[in-house]
Amino acid sequence: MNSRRNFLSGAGAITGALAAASVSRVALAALPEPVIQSKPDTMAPLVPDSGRPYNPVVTLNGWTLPWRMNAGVKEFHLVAEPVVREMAPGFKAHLWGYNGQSPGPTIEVVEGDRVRVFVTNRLPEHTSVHWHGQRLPNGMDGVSGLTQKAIEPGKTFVYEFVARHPGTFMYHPHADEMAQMAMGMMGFWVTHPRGRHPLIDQVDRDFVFLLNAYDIEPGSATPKIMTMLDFNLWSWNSRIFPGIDSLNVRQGDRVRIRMGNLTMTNHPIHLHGHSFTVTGTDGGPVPKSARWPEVTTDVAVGQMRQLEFVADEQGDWAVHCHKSHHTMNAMGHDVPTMIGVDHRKVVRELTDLIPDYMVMGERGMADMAQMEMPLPDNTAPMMTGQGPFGAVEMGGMFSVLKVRRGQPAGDYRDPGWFKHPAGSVAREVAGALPDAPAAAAPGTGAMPRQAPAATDVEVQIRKPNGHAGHH
Ligand SMILES: [Cu+2]
Repeated sequence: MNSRRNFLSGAGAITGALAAASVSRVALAALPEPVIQSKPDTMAPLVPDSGRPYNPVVTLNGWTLPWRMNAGVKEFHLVAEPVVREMAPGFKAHLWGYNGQSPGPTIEVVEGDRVRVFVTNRLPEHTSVHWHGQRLPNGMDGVSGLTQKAIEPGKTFVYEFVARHPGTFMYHPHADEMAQMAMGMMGFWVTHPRGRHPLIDQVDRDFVFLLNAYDIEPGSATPKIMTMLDFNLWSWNSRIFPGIDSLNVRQGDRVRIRMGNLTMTNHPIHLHGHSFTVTGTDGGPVPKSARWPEVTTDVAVGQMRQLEFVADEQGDWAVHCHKSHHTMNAMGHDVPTMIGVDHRKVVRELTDLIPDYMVMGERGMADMAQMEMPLPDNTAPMMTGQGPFGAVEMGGMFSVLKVRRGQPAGDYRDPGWFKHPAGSVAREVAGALPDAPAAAAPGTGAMPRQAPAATDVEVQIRKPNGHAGHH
């Protein structure tokens, strides 16, 4: 959790409210020095050392952008630029982001803060920043062409507005959006309430991340930006399992998890071992009378959700997208279904031709997670992760909520694997088993068929092209 933070050192006052317009050379010399992050680790929460107090969030595999107070205004400096993002150990992607990482840093402010964000464009094309969910003057909304001129390469613009409403927000370009978001340009924004708020509870842990997706061919590093649906990397904050850090909390903690979806499809996010309520969206806090318990909540495209629960059960609890294809990494989609196919004869013939031919998927796909398959350089395995009991066989949008009695308050370090109390783990049954009747009897229905089938026919279905397109 060591961060290499170059704290703000820029000096000099910037006077007057600059509209979303190009900053002059003179003003540029007075900009806050941009803070760059070189690591993809989850950084410790940034406790505010100026401005109004608040309880900071923790960005999963990310960080919060430091600011400078300038005559009562909170000043931030975002730099849009190409970055190299480690999406998982051994796999780096060439993305676009902000201040050294994709997503960019989380911005945290307090309700009522006057905020000034400088945006420098070091991309090869123009950009802009839209402040998703904020209530602000129209000219600060960041839609290039509509509310401002695009920020050309090499230029710096400034946005300035009052963070009027507390809540869970994000930022992203509103210029060449398809390409720029497919390349990873996005970041989280949290506006904390000013003092007590009737609909916003105080929590002990507050995690944030964005749901994003990439299409990067195995062995390459740059996303294919024309992909509309067939992404092969489903990520949280541009990290894929097992590269996503665990969410480490103390038993009894009130926990908030905030997320926003900038992919091209919805993600039903599922938490094991607990139930939660959705306490807010990017539209604001949800009235208490409109909250109900859930264990899965769908985050649709362009939506943000904040979940809250009391972490009252110790253990290592999975938290993941419930679309099973979103807990897989690249290579998952052009493999035919082979379950039930007997390869033995064909393998004998094939190995005469190709000595190291390998059979995949004859008994399901779990074999793949155990197999040491040769992979091209710079590729994440499709299903992987080694847990205390063996292979976890996951990828993509998957992590673990670790609830521990002994986790100190404010400590986000990984406590290691859960030590289960004796006799509390599912185990193999020993000894003789009773005979179970085989399921040979035909099923029933609402009414009889018109004419009964003469003989039972077993249908073997093999999809012709895998299942590309089902998303
Ligand atoms: Cu999903």
